[in-house]
Amino acid sequence: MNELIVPADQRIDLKITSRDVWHNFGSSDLRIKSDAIPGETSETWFTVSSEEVREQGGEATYLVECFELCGAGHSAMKGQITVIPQDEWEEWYAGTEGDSETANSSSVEGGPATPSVKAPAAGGVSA
Ligand SMILES: [Cu+2]
Repeated sequence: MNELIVPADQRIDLKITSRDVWHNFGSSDLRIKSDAIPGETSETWFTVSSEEVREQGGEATYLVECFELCGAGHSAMKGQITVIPQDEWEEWYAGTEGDSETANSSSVEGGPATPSVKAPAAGGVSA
């Protein structure tokens, strides 16, 4: 897992799946929690308001982690969701063009023991 950067005031849809074993992806701060199961896709979403982002100093960060004991790498399965103001995000996103991996999907993917989180969002943030 790594960092997922998304805009404030937007509904962020996450599609969650796993490439190996069962995991449970979630963030207590954002009150989201979703099974990550190989061969299946579960969906969850969240929205962070720009007020919240302002309160956290212009950049709101939330810890994401695995809630299902999945194996030896379990305790290391942590990542972060960073929420920034819409205009800053657009600027950041424009800067990622050409980098196909970042531009096409905000995917949070890691080693073999990490669930992959695909946010169709990087391109397709649905309002
Ligand atoms: Cu785990």
